[in-house]
Amino acid sequence: MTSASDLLALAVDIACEAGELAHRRRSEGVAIAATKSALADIVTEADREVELLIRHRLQEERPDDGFLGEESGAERGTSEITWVVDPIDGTVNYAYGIPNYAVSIAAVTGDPHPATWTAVAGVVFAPALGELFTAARGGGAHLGHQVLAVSQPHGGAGALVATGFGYDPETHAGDLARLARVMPLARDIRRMGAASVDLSYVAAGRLDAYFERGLHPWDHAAGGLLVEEAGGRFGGPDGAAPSATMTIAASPDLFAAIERALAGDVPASAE
Ligand code: LIP
Repeated sequence: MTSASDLLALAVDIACEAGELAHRRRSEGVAIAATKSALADIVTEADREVELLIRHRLQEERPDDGFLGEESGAERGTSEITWVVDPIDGTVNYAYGIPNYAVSIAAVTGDPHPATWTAVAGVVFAPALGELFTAARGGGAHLGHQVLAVSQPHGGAGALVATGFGYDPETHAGDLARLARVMPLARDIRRMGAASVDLSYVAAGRLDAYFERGLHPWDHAAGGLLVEEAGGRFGGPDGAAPSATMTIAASPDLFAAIERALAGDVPASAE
């Protein structure tokens, strides 16, 4: 099989080209193409154009690989690699002109489902911020040439925790109730609107933790590898895979504390 570092090199090359296209289209003005699961769940023409670029580049370079993309769906390959792609993660930020959005590309082996795949290479490229986060399994996580590591406890001040809310207003009460259960652990929260960037920030120690209900596989495939390669724990509660039910990322101890809080075990205090 192709090495993780070679897969990462291809993912970086494609993500940079895709990110530059997304950034250029943003500067030209963004058109909403459609809504999906809810009125707030939008897709722009740029989302579709950027995913097509990524899909075509991958088809040219690795025609036997599988593909799973947010906008154009899934196609099984004959190799052991599937590419999991969110062309513009943080689409609402992108539409509003908020720079916190990213191209997220991951290469996974195994059956292409978060419960069964192994991510081997991942890139999160935030073109408006000029930041390229990368990870190859066993090779560590990097921001450019900087080696990344998840944060360690801050001695009682509490954790800086990011989360998100679904597009469906019916889900907001439950999301807020879960946030209320985690707040005793937190010094503050951040809601920045792009899961792949939130996960990259956990890997970089810019956030102590991130959790969110309702994520799709393409939201977390690359960012989850970054967290693991930076020494963090990534997944769902009780040893489950990350899923729409819940996705958590943090240092191992803080992950366990958040897991307990989400389960309703009232946290003793902020760590
Ligand atoms: C987004 C995620 C974000 C979540 C949003 C949405 P999209 O992905 O990155 O964390 O809160 O609801 O799912 O739709 O911009 O690719």
